[in-house]
Amino acid sequence: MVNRRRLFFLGVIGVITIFTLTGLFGISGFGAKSLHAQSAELPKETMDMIRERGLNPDDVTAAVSTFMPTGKYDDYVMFASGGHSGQVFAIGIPSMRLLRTIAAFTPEPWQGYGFGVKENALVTAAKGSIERQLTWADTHHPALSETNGEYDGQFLFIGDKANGRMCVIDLRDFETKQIVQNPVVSSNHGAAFVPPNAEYVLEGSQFAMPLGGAYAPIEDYQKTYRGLATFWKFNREKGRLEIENSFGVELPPYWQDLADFGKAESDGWAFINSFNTEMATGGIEDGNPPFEAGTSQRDMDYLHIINWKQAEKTVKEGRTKVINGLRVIPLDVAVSDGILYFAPEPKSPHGVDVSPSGRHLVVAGKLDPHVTIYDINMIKTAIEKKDFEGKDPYGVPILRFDAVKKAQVELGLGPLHTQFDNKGYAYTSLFLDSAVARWTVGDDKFKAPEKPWTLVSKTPVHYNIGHLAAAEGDTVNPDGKYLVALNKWSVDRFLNTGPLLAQNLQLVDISRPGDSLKILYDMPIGNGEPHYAQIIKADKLKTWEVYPEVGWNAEEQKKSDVATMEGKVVRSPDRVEIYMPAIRSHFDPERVLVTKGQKVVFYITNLERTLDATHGFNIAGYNIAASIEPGETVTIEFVADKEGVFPFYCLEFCSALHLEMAGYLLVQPVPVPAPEKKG
Ligand code: RUQ
Ligand code: CUA
Repeated sequence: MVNRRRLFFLGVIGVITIFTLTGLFGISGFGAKSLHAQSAELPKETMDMIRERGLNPDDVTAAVSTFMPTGKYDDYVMFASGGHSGQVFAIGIPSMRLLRTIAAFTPEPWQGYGFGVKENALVTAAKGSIERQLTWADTHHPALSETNGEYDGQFLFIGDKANGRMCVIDLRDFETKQIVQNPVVSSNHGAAFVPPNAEYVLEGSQFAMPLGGAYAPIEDYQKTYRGLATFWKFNREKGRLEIENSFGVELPPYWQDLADFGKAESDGWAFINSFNTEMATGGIEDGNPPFEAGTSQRDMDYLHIINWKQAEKTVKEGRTKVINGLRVIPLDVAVSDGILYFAPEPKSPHGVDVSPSGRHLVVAGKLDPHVTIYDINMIKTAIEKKDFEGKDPYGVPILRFDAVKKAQVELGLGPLHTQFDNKGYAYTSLFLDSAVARWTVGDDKFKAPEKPWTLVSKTPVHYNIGHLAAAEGDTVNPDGKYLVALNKWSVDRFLNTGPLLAQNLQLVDISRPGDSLKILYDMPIGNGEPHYAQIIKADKLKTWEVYPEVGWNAEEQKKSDVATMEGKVVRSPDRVEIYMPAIRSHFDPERVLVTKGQKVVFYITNLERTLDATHGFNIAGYNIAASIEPGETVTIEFVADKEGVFPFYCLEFCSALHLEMAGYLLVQPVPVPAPEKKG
């Protein structure tokens, strides 16, 4: 009986597989012919393999839908934050292969980022609370640049929660071009988010503090501590955030949490959640309630609703105070100019996510089994009619909950974040349930078959899901094919690697309606904790294969003025400049003689125009490592403070004679002056 069932089962697998395979290969002549020519059976050895490995039909479907034959490319790229690795991961979907780590806030040796080379972005000396050079970060929320509400594939922004910084990555070369330090606050969480044309990048602080970074006793919390929403002006032409054109909006000392920009119907508005409207200040050691209890006393916190178009006008008209070089709209001005409103939101809210039409905002309360949906039109009407239920202690008007609440949907335990598709569904992560809830959005743009505002299904994920990311999920036109669950714990999913375990990114197929979500892939990521991710169609990325011209300055994205086709050394008494081309398989010059104490500057140009012909460079004992991509010119500057003989060599196995791509830096002692003759 068992055997017969097993046989039947394997038969089913065979048919399923053949279906999927013919589907996959149906268009390619060769594959189609060879497969169609066969009977509806897989080769015996394939069937044996499936049997031996104990795979069930779902496994086989999952394998077939994620496998990438050699030389075939993924359909999507997911940019995932790297958590406290401080970096960004680029991951192919559906294969879930890590394509590249992008060095953002942390030095990264393979890319030669921060080891004597490309350090400019890392050196972010800002006035304010943090004035030292930092070499790590806690990256949470990446944001792709947008044009008309669609990802445009040009730039990626990501916030450093731990230190209140923002990073700009150019997607032509996947390299960090700028890091800015917020000069007024030293943390963020509501970062990074962009409006439909990425005119700004939003950085919402988390921990209230005295603005500007001065000390103030925590007993004066309510009087002197504040939150801040910083709108960093993005200059797309230059690919830079410009502090002189940016501004902040002062906020009450609640802990502001995640944010989102309005789009389409809600364009012109920004939204930030908050918790700790109790203004708890901790102090468990003094008998105060711990933060975890102190911050969750009240039933309602406040959704911050910011009219950023009005804020722009207020800034233009000069009703700001300047703190460490940033123009800040004071709280009372934000209220009197109609920039800031609150809406009550239940029970320790976390994510706020705007639907593709822009009409609906979904707020998930960590301690509430519901998500609450607000309608931007109801918000606008309530503001117009001054339909307030009161003011907070700082005078901010609070909209009447029932006047702005469109619906509540009960989903399960620990709802956090929400994403959308093109079928009228929303997906909410349920941290405590370890599940993804699919539910219907009562939106006109996309309509699900089920009735609006209902839970459709709950799919278990492994385990403790934080964020989730849908393909093109934050745009006005989500794709609705894939969703990735970013799970905090992997527990028993992978081989043990000691007490520190990888996170588990699970790929979920969301392509069919109804109760049909399927887990396709478990990807362990053993390199930092991805929080949020965004997934872009791969063909939107117009990434360079080699730098546009030989002698390219990648930091400035223009031809370098120290590029060189020929090796030469220029000497002055205290400075030696080496103009050094690199091409398979040599540097020129190969012997560089300097004197101890001299400033040494290498300008190395990779002359290659061949895809993937990268050369590396390092100098023993000097902590210098560079990666020089085809066409690139890099500058390496240091003081030869140690005498001796220091080999340098190429770090990439670039050719058969890669080992010979080397040379010597010879640092001779300072010549001892001849003894004076005594007379
Ligand atoms: S949030 S803890 Cu994105 Cu859920 Cu940072
Ligand atoms: Cu160039 Cu190895």
